[in-house]
Amino acid sequence: MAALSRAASCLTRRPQMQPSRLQAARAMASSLFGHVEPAPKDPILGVTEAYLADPSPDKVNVGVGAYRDDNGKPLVLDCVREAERRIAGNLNMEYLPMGGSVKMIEESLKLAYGEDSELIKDKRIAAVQALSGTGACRLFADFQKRFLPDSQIYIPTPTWSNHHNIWRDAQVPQKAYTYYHPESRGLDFAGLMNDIKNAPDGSFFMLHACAHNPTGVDPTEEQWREISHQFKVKKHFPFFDMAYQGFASGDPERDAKAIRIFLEDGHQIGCAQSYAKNMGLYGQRVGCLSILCEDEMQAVAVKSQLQQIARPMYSNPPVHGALVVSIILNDPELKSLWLKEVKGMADRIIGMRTALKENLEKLGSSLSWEHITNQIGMFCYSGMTPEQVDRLTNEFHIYMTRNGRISMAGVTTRNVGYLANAIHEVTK
Ligand code: PGU
Repeated sequence: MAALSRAASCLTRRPQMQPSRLQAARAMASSLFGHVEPAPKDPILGVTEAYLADPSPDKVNVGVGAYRDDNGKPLVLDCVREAERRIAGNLNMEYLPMGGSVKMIEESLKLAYGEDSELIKDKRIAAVQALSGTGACRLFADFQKRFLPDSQIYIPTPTWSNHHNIWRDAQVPQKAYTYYHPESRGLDFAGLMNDIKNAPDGSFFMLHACAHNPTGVDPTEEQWREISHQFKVKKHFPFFDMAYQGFASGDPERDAKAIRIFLEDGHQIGCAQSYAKNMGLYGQRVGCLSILCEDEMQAVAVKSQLQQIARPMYSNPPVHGALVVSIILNDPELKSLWLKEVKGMADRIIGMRTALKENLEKLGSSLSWEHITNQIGMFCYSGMTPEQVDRLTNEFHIYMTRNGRISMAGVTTRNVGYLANAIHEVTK
Protein backbone atom coordinates (compact mmCIF):
# COMPACT_ATOMS: atom_id res chain seq x y z
CA MET A 1 0.00 0.00 0.00
CA ALA A 2 2.71 2.42 1.12
CA ALA A 3 4.80 1.53 -1.91
CA LEU A 4 1.80 2.14 -4.15
CA SER A 5 1.06 5.56 -2.72
CA ARG A 6 4.75 6.49 -2.96
CA ALA A 7 4.70 5.49 -6.59
CA ALA A 8 1.51 7.50 -7.17
CA SER A 9 2.95 10.61 -5.54
CA CYS A 10 6.02 10.23 -7.73
CA LEU A 11 3.76 10.24 -10.78
CA THR A 12 1.84 13.33 -9.72
CA ARG A 13 4.76 15.31 -8.30
CA ARG A 14 5.70 18.14 -10.62
CA PRO A 15 9.36 18.54 -11.53
CA GLN A 16 10.79 21.59 -9.83
CA MET A 17 11.57 24.40 -12.23
CA GLN A 18 13.33 27.64 -11.40
CA PRO A 19 10.78 30.55 -11.46
CA SER A 20 12.80 32.45 -14.03
CA ARG A 21 12.97 29.43 -16.36
CA LEU A 22 9.22 28.85 -15.90
CA GLN A 23 8.43 32.45 -16.83
CA ALA A 24 10.70 32.26 -19.83
CA ALA A 25 9.00 29.05 -20.97
CA ARG A 26 5.55 30.67 -20.62
CA ALA A 27 6.65 33.77 -22.49
CA MET A 28 8.00 31.62 -25.29
CA ALA A 29 4.78 29.62 -25.46
CA SER A 30 2.69 32.77 -25.65
CA SER A 31 4.88 34.29 -28.34
CA LEU A 32 4.56 31.10 -30.42
CA PHE A 33 0.79 30.70 -30.26
CA GLY A 34 -0.27 33.87 -28.46
CA HIS A 35 -1.73 35.29 -31.67
CA VAL A 36 -4.03 32.29 -32.21
CA GLU A 37 -7.64 33.37 -31.68
CA PRO A 38 -10.41 30.80 -31.16
CA ALA A 39 -11.97 29.89 -34.53
CA PRO A 40 -15.58 30.92 -35.10
CA LYS A 41 -18.13 28.14 -34.54
CA ASP A 42 -19.08 26.19 -37.65
CA PRO A 43 -22.57 27.28 -38.73
CA ILE A 44 -23.73 23.65 -39.08
CA LEU A 45 -21.58 21.42 -36.86
CA GLY A 46 -21.57 24.15 -34.18
CA VAL A 47 -25.35 23.66 -33.91
CA THR A 48 -24.84 19.99 -32.96
CA GLU A 49 -22.34 21.05 -30.27
CA ALA A 50 -24.85 23.49 -28.77
CA TYR A 51 -27.63 20.86 -28.93
CA LEU A 52 -25.49 18.27 -27.12
CA ALA A 53 -24.70 20.78 -24.36
CA ASP A 54 -28.41 21.54 -23.68
CA PRO A 55 -29.78 19.45 -20.76
CA SER A 56 -33.46 20.12 -21.65
CA PRO A 57 -35.55 16.95 -22.19
CA ASP A 58 -37.58 18.80 -24.85
CA LYS A 59 -34.60 19.61 -27.09
CA VAL A 60 -34.87 18.95 -30.83
CA ASN A 61 -31.98 18.90 -33.31
CA VAL A 62 -32.98 19.84 -36.84
CA GLY A 63 -29.59 21.36 -37.60
CA VAL A 64 -27.24 18.86 -39.21
CA GLY A 65 -28.39 17.02 -42.33
CA ALA A 66 -28.25 13.53 -40.86
CA TYR A 67 -31.13 11.07 -41.15
CA ARG A 68 -33.01 9.95 -38.04
CA ASP A 69 -35.67 7.24 -37.86
CA ASP A 70 -39.13 8.05 -36.55
CA ASN A 71 -37.84 7.55 -32.98
CA GLY A 72 -35.25 10.26 -33.59
CA LYS A 73 -32.41 7.71 -33.62
CA PRO A 74 -29.54 7.45 -36.14
CA LEU A 75 -30.22 4.61 -38.58
CA VAL A 76 -27.82 1.93 -39.78
CA LEU A 77 -29.29 0.41 -42.94
CA ASP A 78 -29.94 -3.36 -43.02
CA CYS A 79 -27.88 -3.64 -46.22
CA VAL A 80 -24.94 -2.05 -44.35
CA ARG A 81 -25.30 -4.42 -41.39
CA GLU A 82 -25.28 -7.38 -43.79
CA ALA A 83 -22.21 -6.07 -45.64
CA GLU A 84 -20.45 -5.64 -42.29
CA ARG A 85 -21.27 -9.25 -41.37
CA ARG A 86 -19.62 -10.35 -44.60
CA ILE A 87 -16.55 -8.21 -43.94
CA ALA A 88 -16.01 -9.24 -40.32
CA GLY A 89 -13.29 -11.83 -40.00
CA ASN A 90 -13.17 -12.47 -43.76
CA LEU A 91 -11.33 -9.53 -45.25
CA ASN A 92 -8.03 -7.94 -44.43
CA MET A 93 -7.46 -4.32 -43.50
CA GLU A 94 -4.42 -3.66 -45.69
CA TYR A 95 -3.77 -0.22 -47.17
CA LEU A 96 -5.87 0.57 -50.19
CA PRO A 97 -4.04 1.95 -53.24
CA MET A 98 -3.56 5.76 -53.17
CA GLY A 99 -6.62 6.16 -55.38
CA GLY A 100 -8.73 3.90 -53.16
CA SER A 101 -10.84 0.82 -53.84
CA VAL A 102 -11.09 0.03 -57.54
CA LYS A 103 -14.34 -1.92 -56.99
CA MET A 104 -15.96 0.89 -55.04
CA ILE A 105 -14.97 3.38 -57.74
CA GLU A 106 -16.37 1.15 -60.51
CA GLU A 107 -19.72 0.90 -58.74
CA SER A 108 -19.78 4.62 -57.97
CA LEU A 109 -19.24 5.52 -61.60
CA LYS A 110 -22.14 3.29 -62.63
CA LEU A 111 -24.38 5.13 -60.18
CA ALA A 112 -23.41 8.58 -61.41
CA TYR A 113 -22.79 8.01 -65.13
CA GLY A 114 -25.23 5.12 -65.76
CA GLU A 115 -24.93 1.35 -65.58
CA ASP A 116 -24.09 0.94 -69.29
CA SER A 117 -22.23 4.20 -69.84
CA GLU A 118 -19.94 4.20 -72.87
CA LEU A 119 -17.74 6.68 -71.01
CA ILE A 120 -16.95 4.02 -68.42
CA LYS A 121 -16.27 1.39 -71.12
CA ASP A 122 -14.00 3.84 -72.95
CA LYS A 123 -12.11 4.45 -69.67
CA ARG A 124 -12.53 8.20 -70.10
CA ILE A 125 -13.22 8.89 -66.42
CA ALA A 126 -10.43 9.62 -63.95
CA ALA A 127 -11.76 8.63 -60.55
CA VAL A 128 -10.45 8.21 -57.02
CA GLN A 129 -12.01 7.27 -53.71
CA ALA A 130 -12.37 10.38 -51.58
CA LEU A 131 -13.00 11.24 -47.93
CA SER A 132 -16.74 11.48 -48.50
CA GLY A 133 -18.30 14.41 -50.36
CA THR A 134 -16.22 17.04 -48.58
CA GLY A 135 -12.98 15.29 -49.45
CA ALA A 136 -14.07 14.87 -53.07
CA CYS A 137 -14.82 18.58 -53.41
CA ARG A 138 -11.53 19.49 -51.74
CA LEU A 139 -9.47 17.17 -53.96
CA PHE A 140 -11.10 18.72 -57.00
CA ALA A 141 -10.48 22.26 -55.72
CA ASP A 142 -6.80 21.44 -55.14
CA PHE A 143 -6.57 19.89 -58.61
CA GLN A 144 -8.18 23.00 -60.11
CA LYS A 145 -5.70 25.27 -58.33
CA ARG A 146 -2.71 23.17 -59.36
CA PHE A 147 -3.53 22.77 -63.04
CA LEU A 148 -5.69 25.81 -63.80
CA PRO A 149 -4.17 28.30 -61.37
CA ASP A 150 -5.94 31.32 -62.87
CA SER A 151 -9.41 29.82 -62.77
CA GLN A 152 -12.24 30.76 -60.40
CA ILE A 153 -15.21 28.82 -59.09
CA TYR A 154 -18.82 30.00 -59.39
CA ILE A 155 -20.87 28.99 -56.35
CA PRO A 156 -24.66 29.39 -55.97
CA THR A 157 -26.24 31.81 -53.49
CA PRO A 158 -26.99 30.32 -51.06
CA THR A 159 -25.07 27.07 -50.77
CA TRP A 160 -23.77 24.58 -48.20
CA SER A 161 -21.54 26.78 -45.99
CA ASN A 162 -18.52 24.48 -46.28
CA HIS A 163 -18.25 25.00 -50.06
CA HIS A 164 -16.86 28.45 -49.31
CA ASN A 165 -14.26 27.03 -46.89
CA ILE A 166 -13.22 24.31 -49.32
CA TRP A 167 -12.42 26.54 -52.27
CA ARG A 168 -11.01 29.25 -49.94
CA ASP A 169 -8.49 26.85 -48.43
CA ALA A 170 -7.59 25.58 -51.90
CA GLN A 171 -6.96 29.26 -52.78
CA VAL A 172 -9.36 29.27 -55.71
CA PRO A 173 -11.14 32.65 -55.99
CA GLN A 174 -14.92 32.40 -55.63
CA LYS A 175 -17.70 34.11 -57.54
CA ALA A 176 -21.37 33.93 -56.64
CA TYR A 177 -24.14 32.99 -59.06
CA THR A 178 -27.84 33.67 -58.57
CA TYR A 179 -29.91 30.67 -57.57
CA TYR A 180 -32.72 31.30 -55.12
CA HIS A 181 -35.59 33.76 -55.33
CA PRO A 182 -36.59 34.62 -51.72
CA GLU A 183 -40.01 36.11 -52.61
CA SER A 184 -41.24 33.11 -54.60
CA ARG A 185 -39.21 30.68 -52.46
CA GLY A 186 -38.27 29.02 -55.73
CA LEU A 187 -35.54 29.06 -58.35
CA ASP A 188 -34.45 32.41 -59.81
CA PHE A 189 -34.06 30.86 -63.23
CA ALA A 190 -33.72 34.13 -65.15
CA GLY A 191 -31.04 35.34 -62.73
CA LEU A 192 -29.23 32.02 -62.93
CA MET A 193 -29.21 32.00 -66.75
CA ASN A 194 -27.99 35.60 -66.79
CA ASP A 195 -25.06 34.81 -64.52
CA ILE A 196 -24.15 31.80 -66.67
CA LYS A 197 -24.21 34.01 -69.79
CA ASN A 198 -22.23 36.81 -68.16
CA ALA A 199 -19.45 34.64 -66.72
CA PRO A 200 -16.24 34.62 -68.80
CA ASP A 201 -16.14 31.73 -71.30
CA GLY A 202 -14.71 28.53 -69.83
CA SER A 203 -15.64 29.27 -66.21
CA PHE A 204 -15.92 26.58 -63.52
CA PHE A 205 -19.38 26.23 -61.97
CA MET A 206 -20.20 24.19 -58.88
CA LEU A 207 -23.71 22.77 -59.28
CA HIS A 208 -25.74 20.77 -56.75
CA ALA A 209 -26.71 17.66 -58.72
CA CYS A 210 -29.99 17.23 -56.82
CA ALA A 211 -31.70 18.22 -53.56
CA HIS A 212 -29.99 21.61 -53.36
CA ASN A 213 -28.68 22.41 -49.90
CA PRO A 214 -30.00 24.51 -48.15
CA THR A 215 -32.97 25.54 -50.33
CA GLY A 216 -34.49 22.19 -51.37
CA VAL A 217 -35.12 23.85 -54.75
CA ASP A 218 -33.88 22.11 -57.94
CA PRO A 219 -34.22 23.15 -61.58
CA THR A 220 -36.79 21.14 -63.56
CA GLU A 221 -35.57 18.72 -66.22
CA GLU A 222 -36.39 21.29 -68.91
CA GLN A 223 -34.44 23.98 -67.04
CA TRP A 224 -31.44 21.64 -66.65
CA ARG A 225 -31.52 21.18 -70.45
CA GLU A 226 -31.40 24.93 -70.95
CA ILE A 227 -28.61 25.29 -68.40
CA SER A 228 -26.62 22.54 -70.12
CA HIS A 229 -27.16 24.18 -73.51
CA GLN A 230 -25.93 27.54 -72.22
CA PHE A 231 -22.89 25.86 -70.62
CA LYS A 232 -22.09 24.41 -74.04
CA VAL A 233 -22.34 27.84 -75.69
CA LYS A 234 -20.07 29.35 -73.04
CA LYS A 235 -17.73 26.34 -72.77
CA HIS A 236 -18.17 26.34 -68.98
CA PHE A 237 -17.03 23.39 -66.87
CA PRO A 238 -19.74 21.89 -64.62
CA PHE A 239 -18.63 20.40 -61.32
CA PHE A 240 -21.49 18.46 -59.71
CA ASP A 241 -21.62 18.03 -55.97
CA MET A 242 -23.91 15.02 -55.53
CA ALA A 243 -24.26 14.53 -51.77
CA TYR A 244 -27.93 13.45 -51.88
CA GLN A 245 -28.33 10.95 -54.72
CA GLY A 246 -31.57 9.12 -53.84
CA PHE A 247 -32.76 11.67 -51.31
CA ALA A 248 -34.54 13.94 -53.79
CA SER A 249 -36.90 11.44 -55.45
CA GLY A 250 -36.18 8.27 -53.50
CA ASP A 251 -34.53 6.83 -56.63
CA PRO A 252 -30.77 7.30 -57.20
CA GLU A 253 -31.21 6.78 -60.95
CA ARG A 254 -33.73 9.59 -61.25
CA ASP A 255 -31.63 11.86 -59.07
CA ALA A 256 -28.71 11.54 -61.51
CA LYS A 257 -30.85 13.13 -64.25
CA ALA A 258 -29.06 16.50 -64.31
CA ILE A 259 -25.70 14.79 -64.75
CA ARG A 260 -27.06 12.53 -67.50
CA ILE A 261 -28.41 15.56 -69.38
CA PHE A 262 -24.98 17.17 -69.33
CA LEU A 263 -23.40 13.89 -70.46
CA GLU A 264 -25.86 13.57 -73.37
CA ASP A 265 -24.83 17.06 -74.41
CA GLY A 266 -21.20 15.97 -74.54
CA HIS A 267 -19.79 18.01 -71.66
CA GLN A 268 -16.68 17.13 -69.74
CA ILE A 269 -17.78 17.16 -66.11
CA GLY A 270 -16.49 16.69 -62.59
CA CYS A 271 -18.48 14.91 -59.90
CA ALA A 272 -18.25 14.55 -56.12
CA GLN A 273 -20.21 11.59 -54.71
CA SER A 274 -20.91 10.87 -51.08
CA TYR A 275 -22.31 7.80 -49.34
CA ALA A 276 -22.87 9.73 -46.10
CA LYS A 277 -26.58 10.28 -46.59
CA ASN A 278 -27.81 7.71 -49.07
CA MET A 279 -26.08 4.76 -47.36
CA GLY A 280 -26.00 6.33 -43.91
CA LEU A 281 -22.21 5.98 -43.83
CA TYR A 282 -21.63 9.50 -42.44
CA GLY A 283 -18.65 8.85 -40.18
CA GLN A 284 -17.07 6.25 -42.46
CA ARG A 285 -16.08 9.07 -44.84
CA VAL A 286 -16.57 7.27 -48.13
CA GLY A 287 -17.07 9.00 -51.45
CA CYS A 288 -15.71 9.33 -54.94
CA LEU A 289 -14.30 12.11 -57.09
CA SER A 290 -14.50 11.68 -60.84
CA ILE A 291 -13.40 13.84 -63.74
CA LEU A 292 -14.55 13.01 -67.25
CA CYS A 293 -11.63 13.45 -69.66
CA GLU A 294 -11.25 13.58 -73.44
CA ASP A 295 -9.76 10.10 -73.72
CA GLU A 296 -8.21 7.25 -71.76
CA MET A 297 -4.70 8.69 -71.87
CA GLN A 298 -5.84 11.96 -70.35
CA ALA A 299 -7.83 10.09 -67.72
CA VAL A 300 -4.75 8.08 -66.69
CA ALA A 301 -2.74 11.29 -66.32
CA VAL A 302 -5.46 13.09 -64.36
CA LYS A 303 -5.97 10.14 -62.02
CA SER A 304 -2.24 9.94 -61.31
CA GLN A 305 -2.24 13.64 -60.39
CA LEU A 306 -5.26 13.25 -58.10
CA GLN A 307 -3.38 10.46 -56.32
CA GLN A 308 -0.37 12.73 -56.08
CA ILE A 309 -2.50 15.34 -54.29
CA ALA A 310 -3.91 12.73 -51.90
CA ARG A 311 -0.57 11.10 -51.02
CA PRO A 312 0.94 13.83 -48.79
CA MET A 313 -2.44 14.65 -47.20
CA TYR A 314 -3.67 11.23 -46.09
CA SER A 315 -1.72 8.75 -48.23
CA ASN A 316 -4.67 6.51 -49.02
CA PRO A 317 -8.35 6.51 -48.04
CA PRO A 318 -10.02 4.39 -45.33
CA VAL A 319 -10.92 0.82 -46.20
CA HIS A 320 -13.99 -0.14 -44.17
CA GLY A 321 -16.60 2.13 -45.77
CA ALA A 322 -15.26 1.31 -49.23
CA LEU A 323 -15.73 -2.41 -48.53
CA VAL A 324 -19.29 -1.81 -47.33
CA VAL A 325 -20.19 0.19 -50.44
CA SER A 326 -18.62 -2.21 -52.92
CA ILE A 327 -20.21 -5.27 -51.29
CA ILE A 328 -23.67 -3.69 -51.36
CA LEU A 329 -23.49 -2.36 -54.91
CA ASN A 330 -21.87 -5.55 -56.27
CA ASP A 331 -24.55 -7.90 -54.94
CA PRO A 332 -27.92 -7.64 -56.75
CA GLU A 333 -29.88 -8.67 -53.65
CA LEU A 334 -28.13 -6.23 -51.34
CA LYS A 335 -28.39 -3.51 -53.94
CA SER A 336 -32.13 -3.89 -54.24
CA LEU A 337 -32.41 -3.87 -50.44
CA TRP A 338 -30.41 -0.62 -50.45
CA LEU A 339 -32.70 0.94 -53.06
CA LYS A 340 -35.71 0.00 -50.94
CA GLU A 341 -34.10 1.52 -47.84
CA VAL A 342 -33.15 4.78 -49.62
CA LYS A 343 -36.74 5.12 -50.78
CA GLY A 344 -37.92 4.44 -47.22
CA MET A 345 -35.77 7.30 -45.87
CA ALA A 346 -36.89 9.70 -48.61
CA ASP A 347 -40.56 8.78 -48.07
CA ARG A 348 -40.41 9.31 -44.32
CA ILE A 349 -39.02 12.80 -44.92
CA ILE A 350 -41.77 13.58 -47.44
CA GLY A 351 -44.33 12.42 -44.87
CA MET A 352 -42.82 14.77 -42.28
CA ARG A 353 -43.05 17.70 -44.71
CA THR A 354 -46.80 17.12 -45.03
CA ALA A 355 -47.16 16.69 -41.26
CA LEU A 356 -45.26 19.91 -40.48
CA LYS A 357 -47.30 21.92 -42.97
CA GLU A 358 -50.61 20.48 -41.75
CA ASN A 359 -49.71 21.17 -38.12
CA LEU A 360 -48.88 24.81 -38.90
CA GLU A 361 -52.16 25.23 -40.77
CA LYS A 362 -54.12 23.61 -37.93
CA LEU A 363 -52.58 26.09 -35.50
CA GLY A 364 -54.11 28.84 -37.63
CA SER A 365 -50.88 30.25 -39.08
CA SER A 366 -51.81 32.91 -41.62
CA LEU A 367 -48.50 32.49 -43.46
CA SER A 368 -48.09 30.28 -46.52
CA TRP A 369 -46.22 27.06 -45.82
CA GLU A 370 -46.62 25.61 -49.32
CA HIS A 371 -42.83 25.64 -49.76
CA ILE A 372 -42.40 23.01 -47.05
CA THR A 373 -43.95 20.40 -49.35
CA ASN A 374 -42.74 21.94 -52.63
CA GLN A 375 -39.08 21.73 -51.63
CA ILE A 376 -37.28 18.41 -51.89
CA GLY A 377 -34.45 16.51 -50.26
CA MET A 378 -33.37 16.72 -46.65
CA PHE A 379 -34.00 20.37 -45.98
CA CYS A 380 -36.77 22.90 -45.71
CA TYR A 381 -35.58 26.44 -46.28
CA SER A 382 -38.24 27.91 -44.05
CA GLY A 383 -37.82 31.63 -44.63
CA MET A 384 -37.41 32.24 -40.89
CA THR A 385 -35.01 35.04 -39.92
CA PRO A 386 -31.90 34.50 -37.77
CA GLU A 387 -33.73 36.27 -34.90
CA GLN A 388 -36.67 33.89 -35.17
CA VAL A 389 -34.27 30.94 -35.17
CA ASP A 390 -32.60 32.35 -32.05
CA ARG A 391 -36.01 32.45 -30.33
CA LEU A 392 -36.66 28.83 -31.33
CA THR A 393 -33.38 27.86 -29.69
CA ASN A 394 -33.58 30.05 -26.59
CA GLU A 395 -37.26 29.58 -25.78
CA PHE A 396 -38.00 26.13 -27.20
CA HIS A 397 -34.63 24.31 -27.27
CA ILE A 398 -34.98 23.75 -31.01
CA TYR A 399 -31.60 23.73 -32.74
CA MET A 400 -31.15 24.65 -36.41
CA THR A 401 -28.87 26.76 -38.60
CA ARG A 402 -29.46 30.51 -38.41
CA ASN A 403 -30.31 30.71 -42.12
CA GLY A 404 -33.69 29.19 -41.28
CA ARG A 405 -32.87 25.75 -42.67
CA ILE A 406 -34.76 22.87 -41.05
CA SER A 407 -33.28 19.42 -41.48
CA MET A 408 -36.49 17.49 -42.17
CA ALA A 409 -34.51 14.30 -41.52
CA GLY A 410 -34.60 15.17 -37.80
CA VAL A 411 -38.40 15.66 -37.69
CA THR A 412 -40.41 12.77 -36.24
CA THR A 413 -44.05 11.92 -35.49
CA ARG A 414 -43.29 12.70 -31.85
CA ASN A 415 -41.64 16.12 -32.26
CA VAL A 416 -43.48 17.53 -35.30
CA GLY A 417 -46.33 19.01 -33.24
CA TYR A 418 -43.91 20.66 -30.79
CA LEU A 419 -41.84 22.00 -33.69
CA ALA A 420 -44.89 23.39 -35.53
CA ASN A 421 -46.16 25.07 -32.38
CA ALA A 422 -42.79 26.73 -31.73
CA ILE A 423 -42.48 27.89 -35.35
CA HIS A 424 -46.00 29.33 -35.18
CA GLU A 425 -45.14 31.16 -31.93
CA VAL A 426 -42.05 32.87 -33.36
CA THR A 427 -43.54 33.69 -36.79
CA LYS A 428 -47.03 34.96 -35.86
N1 PGU B 1 -22.07 18.61 -50.21
C1 PGU B 1 -23.24 19.02 -49.73
C2 PGU B 1 -24.12 19.83 -50.59
C3 PGU B 1 -23.62 18.71 -48.40
O1 PGU B 1 -24.78 19.12 -47.94
C4 PGU B 1 -22.75 17.96 -47.59
C5 PGU B 1 -23.08 17.61 -46.17
C6 PGU B 1 -21.55 17.53 -48.17
C7 PGU B 1 -21.24 17.88 -49.47
C8 PGU B 1 -20.53 16.73 -47.44
O2 PGU B 1 -20.93 15.58 -46.91
P1 PGU B 1 -19.89 14.44 -46.51
O3 PGU B 1 -20.30 14.04 -45.16
O4 PGU B 1 -18.52 15.03 -46.55
O5 PGU B 1 -20.09 13.41 -47.55
N2 PGU B 1 -23.85 18.53 -45.47
C9 PGU B 1 -24.58 18.22 -44.26
C10 PGU B 1 -23.72 17.53 -43.21
C11 PGU B 1 -23.02 18.36 -42.20
C12 PGU B 1 -21.86 19.13 -42.79
O6 PGU B 1 -22.01 20.34 -42.86
O7 PGU B 1 -20.86 18.51 -43.15
C13 PGU B 1 -25.32 19.45 -43.80
O8 PGU B 1 -25.94 19.40 -42.74
O9 PGU B 1 -25.37 20.43 -44.55
